[in-house]
Amino acid sequence: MSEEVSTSIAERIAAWTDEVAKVDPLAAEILAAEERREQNSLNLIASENYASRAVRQATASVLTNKYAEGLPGKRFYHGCEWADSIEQLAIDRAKKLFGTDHANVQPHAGSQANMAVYFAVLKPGDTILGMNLSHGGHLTHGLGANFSGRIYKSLHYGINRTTERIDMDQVREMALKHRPKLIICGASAYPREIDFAAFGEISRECGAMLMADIAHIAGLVAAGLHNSPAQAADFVTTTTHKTLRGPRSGIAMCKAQYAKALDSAVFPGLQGGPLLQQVAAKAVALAEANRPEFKQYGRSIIDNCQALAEELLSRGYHLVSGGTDNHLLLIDLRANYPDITGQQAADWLERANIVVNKNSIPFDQRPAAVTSGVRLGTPAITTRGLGQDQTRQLAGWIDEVISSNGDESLLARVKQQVLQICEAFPIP
Ligand code: DSN
Repeated sequence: MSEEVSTSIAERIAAWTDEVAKVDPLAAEILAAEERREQNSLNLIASENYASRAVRQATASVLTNKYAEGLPGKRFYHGCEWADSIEQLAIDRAKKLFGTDHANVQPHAGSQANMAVYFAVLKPGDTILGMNLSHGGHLTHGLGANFSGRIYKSLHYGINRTTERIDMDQVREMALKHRPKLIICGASAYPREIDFAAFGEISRECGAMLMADIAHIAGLVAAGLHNSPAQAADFVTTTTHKTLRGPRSGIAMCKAQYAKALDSAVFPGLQGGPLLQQVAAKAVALAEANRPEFKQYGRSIIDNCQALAEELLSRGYHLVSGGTDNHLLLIDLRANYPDITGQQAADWLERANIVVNKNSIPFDQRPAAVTSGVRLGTPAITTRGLGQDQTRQLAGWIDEVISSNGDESLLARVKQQVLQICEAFPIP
């Protein structure tokens, strides 16, 4: 994907990488190539977004130079005056935005945030109950190959085969039968609203703690467009780079009684010095997410996703659960293209400069490296400014690419149309 970009974008890329270019032309060229790739493709990866220039500037700040093990006011290094200020700013903003008692903004990523919760309140061998990865859960929710499935006894609930929505009866039955110490809700490939209050009731009934991993939907929760887990859950974890549109990082939050255990699990339990440049960028992103225009952004993400769903449904595709309430949808290719794999569809789309990811769909017979599904999300294209008309057009191209069985001349034609949209809607 080495197409040219407009002069103004080329100048912007050169300005952004000028110091790198002086020191390391090879690295600078790779950075520039990635920026051209992002500029020249439509990104439908549901877990990605384009951080604002303000967020990116913070990640490139002098805070990358500073060690600050500990917490604001209680550091193991001197010279932490401004480290304290920026971290406290991020903490206060996270608590306010998500309505939690306590926030730790040091986790390097969502996995570390989840790990910190487990380390705070679980012992090896304790039972956890989370959503099956192949039904939309996450690696850290107890997958056998992940630390969470290796250290803890992990059990999984899934979706109902008919409704393709989370089977809350199964959650309750399993919770009462196995009495897990921690129930985990939240997903990475689930297109419907999650009922956090219902999870809270089940947790209380069986005497478990509840962790809500809102990594995917954090921006929608912040915008008031998805119900909040702040009351129901003992712990709320998130990444900051998906719908929240911040830097690549994580946050772990909890009720007051777990604050000390959570902080100690992050440091010294799991991490050394926080990445303060990321902490600063989280503070900036949290401020952005608290603005009225962010609510409109969240609304547009959902509107675009629903337009994408409607258009694909009208073209005969089966979407898991029949549609979407949020920022993502899952095409189940088995319904009308049983011979096409998720891997093939994603490869063809990439050749037309439409970037998606293959995804297992519930009860998939194919392995995770192949899959029978494709996950599509609208956070990134919405940041670019695409509206429902362009999104419907995009659905048409996706259908053409898949139904052509990857016909090369068609891919080339669609790519030219995608490039035109990309030029009209540059990345920030
Ligand atoms: N890997 C992320 C995703 O793509 O959903 C979840 O952490």
